[in-house]
Amino acid sequence: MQKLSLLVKTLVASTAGFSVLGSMSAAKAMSLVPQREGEIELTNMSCIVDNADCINTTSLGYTVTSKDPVSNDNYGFSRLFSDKKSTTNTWGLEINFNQTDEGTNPQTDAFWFRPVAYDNNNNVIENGRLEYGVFEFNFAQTANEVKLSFLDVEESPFTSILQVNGDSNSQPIFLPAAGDDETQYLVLNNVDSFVVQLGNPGDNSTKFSSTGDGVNLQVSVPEPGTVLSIGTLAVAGMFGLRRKRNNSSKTT
Ligand SMILES: [Ca+2]
Ligand SMILES: [Ca+2]
Ligand SMILES: [Ca+2]
Repeated sequence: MQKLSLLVKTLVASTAGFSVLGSMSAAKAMSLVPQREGEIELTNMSCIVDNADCINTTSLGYTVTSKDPVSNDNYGFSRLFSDKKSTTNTWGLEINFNQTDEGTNPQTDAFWFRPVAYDNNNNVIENGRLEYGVFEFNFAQTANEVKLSFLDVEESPFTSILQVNGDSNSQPIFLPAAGDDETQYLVLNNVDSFVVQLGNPGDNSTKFSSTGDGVNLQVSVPEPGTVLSIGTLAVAGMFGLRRKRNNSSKTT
């Protein structure tokens, strides 16, 4: 619980500026979003796209499971894509990503996780352009530090971390509302898994009753090389301290 209150503080800092990046700033971040467009292969659903466009994330050290959004009876299991803004995409028979989305547009040409909402009859909403869904990310090894970037949270309290490391007692961490297409950051430590809700559908929205509040996500970790060098420095520092102590004990 102590850890969670720390996380909330981090989150509040994120709205004020970049201070949230404090612990990550020394380390170069490595994106865990596949660096190509396609559908993320989920553990509990098969891809609707061709095999060549179905992206298995196991080699990136994590898997993704779609979760039934229990807080909204009108929606079923969402799918997840890796998408960049500058290209139009047609996935399956129903999903059309435009160069300019009705509401959620990353400013950079980077790859983002992009959820696609489905109703209970397995039909996509808004031709696949309602970025809403609940997903569980599971890491093969505990991640010391995971940085989440949320794009375009304009309504609160909906987009959130619902659970960390399977702790059913944890309280959701809600992201505050920010401006159109703004990015907010959240850092989680010692992560085996987390459940994230992205976006809020229109029938639950007071602000965007027709389109809902669509949200995209990036997940990154410090580059392994960076962690190693910091670790090496820390060890060197410890040895330096010991040597000094040894020296001082010899001279006295
Ligand atoms: Ca695209
Ligand atoms: Ca928007
Ligand atoms: Ca949208």
